[in-house]
Amino acid sequence: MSKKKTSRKIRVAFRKNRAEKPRRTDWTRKFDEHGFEDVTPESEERISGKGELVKHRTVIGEVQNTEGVNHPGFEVLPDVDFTKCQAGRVLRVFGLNSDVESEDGKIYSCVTRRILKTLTTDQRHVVIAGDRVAFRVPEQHGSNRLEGIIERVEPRYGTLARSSRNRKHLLVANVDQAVIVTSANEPRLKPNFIDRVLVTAERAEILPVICINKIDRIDVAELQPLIGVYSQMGYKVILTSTITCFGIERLRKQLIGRQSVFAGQSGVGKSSLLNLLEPELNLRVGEISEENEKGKHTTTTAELLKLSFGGYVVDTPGIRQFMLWDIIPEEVSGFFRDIHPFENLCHYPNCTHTHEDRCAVKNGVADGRIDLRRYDSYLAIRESKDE
Ligand SMILES: Nc1nc2c(ncn2[C@@H]2O[C@H](COP(=O)(O)OP(=O)(O)OP(=O)(O)O)[C@@H](O)[C@H]2O)c(=O)[nH]1
Ligand SMILES: [Mg+2]
Ligand SMILES: [Zn+2]
Repeated sequence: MSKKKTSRKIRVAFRKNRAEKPRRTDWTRKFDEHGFEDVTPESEERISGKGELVKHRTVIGEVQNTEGVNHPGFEVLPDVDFTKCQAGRVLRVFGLNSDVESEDGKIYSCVTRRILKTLTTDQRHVVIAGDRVAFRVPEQHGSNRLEGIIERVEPRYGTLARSSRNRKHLLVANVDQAVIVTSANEPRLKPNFIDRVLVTAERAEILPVICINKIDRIDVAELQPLIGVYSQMGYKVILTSTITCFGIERLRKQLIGRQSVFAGQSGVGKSSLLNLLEPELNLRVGEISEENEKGKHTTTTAELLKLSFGGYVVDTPGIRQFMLWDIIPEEVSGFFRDIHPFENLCHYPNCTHTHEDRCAVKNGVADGRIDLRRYDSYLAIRESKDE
């Protein structure tokens, strides 16, 4: 068994957030942890010593350690009564409302319990697509709509973010798998793109799978060296064609039971592949999608699409989300499965494998144990250059 759950009463103070937009300051991090015997009723308002209007609530839950965690979430996981709540998955978020799918496949339009705003480490993204939640269905007043209230958001893994003006925007949570789609030709194969997404996926602890589409356009033998490099590192490579249907069943099997994201540049055939797997999706093909050459894009929210054969695909606002966010150059080599094992053998402990002598990585490249193209990708990502 994993570590024991310890629930306790947690006193949470927060400024009234109806009047003004809450800013993320230290007070959201600091809450009293000692047990209070006076459980105040919810929503009690007080004037604090500084004359600010402050609310106090006592939440019963588990304190989470979110320090240094890759996946921003909640500092407190409130206890919920599962006789009144059910488990759900957030399919999409529109403003303050979320569509939540219950375990029996019904979709509820949910609002979020306001206290969750205080408990999150990121006030902008209280609930995001892909979140697993506990929600409660209040008594219905004659309406036929299925409605609910999100009471708790489960700890996240596999979060994807997009950066915009140097701020991180969480897009989706609990992604199990990243299908990196490239095309064998038209547009030409871009191995450096694969490498960038691999680093991003490794960093987010998401399983990457490489899909090379449009293999009807080439002689597959040409791809063998490249497939060899990735297979040797333990990555699964799936070759597909939406024209001949080669590889489609293999891809389908790979999607079953997982929450996957398709990452690939425009025109490689992501929508075509998904339409073939799930004709009901009826995605537009062959059009310049929301993300065009000039980097304009209209959609900014992610959405989960349900696959009838089991599993979900994240419909994304474009590949932009896969751009590495705030990665520091020293971190990059750790996410290169082929380069990392050599690092310990470098003479200098903080070797960057760029200009140093007695560098085991460079020696590995020189004698062919590390693929030169992969090493070039490493250098480009280190310098944060697009290919
Ligand atoms: N020859 C060939 N063409 C394909 C294949 N798959 C897709 N195409 C064509 O490639 C073009 C782009 O396909 P899409 O599915 O729209 O590509 P996408 O990755 O969704 O592109 P964006 O939505 O712009 O990101 C279309 O004209 C498809 O018909 C394939 O396996 N072989
Ligand atoms: Mg598309
Ligand atoms: Zn080195």
